[in-house]
Amino acid sequence: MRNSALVVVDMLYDFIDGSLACQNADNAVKETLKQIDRLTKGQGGEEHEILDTFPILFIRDHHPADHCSFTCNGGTWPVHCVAGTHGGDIHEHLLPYVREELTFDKGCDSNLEQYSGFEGTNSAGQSLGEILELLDTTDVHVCGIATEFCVRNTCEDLLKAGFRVHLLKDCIAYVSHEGHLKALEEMASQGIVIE
Ligand code: VGL
Ligand code: ZN
Repeated sequence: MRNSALVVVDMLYDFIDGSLACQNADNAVKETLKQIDRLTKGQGGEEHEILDTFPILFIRDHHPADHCSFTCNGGTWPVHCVAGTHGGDIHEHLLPYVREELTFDKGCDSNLEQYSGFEGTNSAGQSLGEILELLDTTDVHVCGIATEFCVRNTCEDLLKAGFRVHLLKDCIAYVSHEGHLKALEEMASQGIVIE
């Protein structure tokens, strides 16, 4: 018996239309909503209790204002996804699927860059891996932003932890198209299924 879950990485306003707006972001959100529709409907097309049959987990880049990754603090990125600001919020069209216990924040420590959703924790302090184990997950579908950074690091950590990883290639956005294609190639060679 295989159990699937969807992990949505950093579909946050700063990565969609804010300070770090990524290519294909609007489209990725639209396609993600279509996938959620598809994956949560049964063979006969009937609606299931979505969250019981197909858990959807959300990752949030969630930085303090003095985070080390910001250029003003010596890092390489513009200020983005500061906790409590609009830029750090999940896109409103995804909000109906968001549950607090299935939302994992990363990059919360000023001195630590964390690209991988695997390093995130929910409000109860539980990690993504811990929750996926509790849900008996075998197959993790991944979408989100950005391919070259947080999506890639999350996929690689999931693979290392023993999950089958399916990357939904129409549901991701990227910093550069070239970097996106290169990352997809490298992920595929590691055994991540690009679909
Ligand atoms: C990310 C740059 C900085 C990402 C997060 O979500 O890919 N990129 N912080
Ligand atoms: Zn960040």
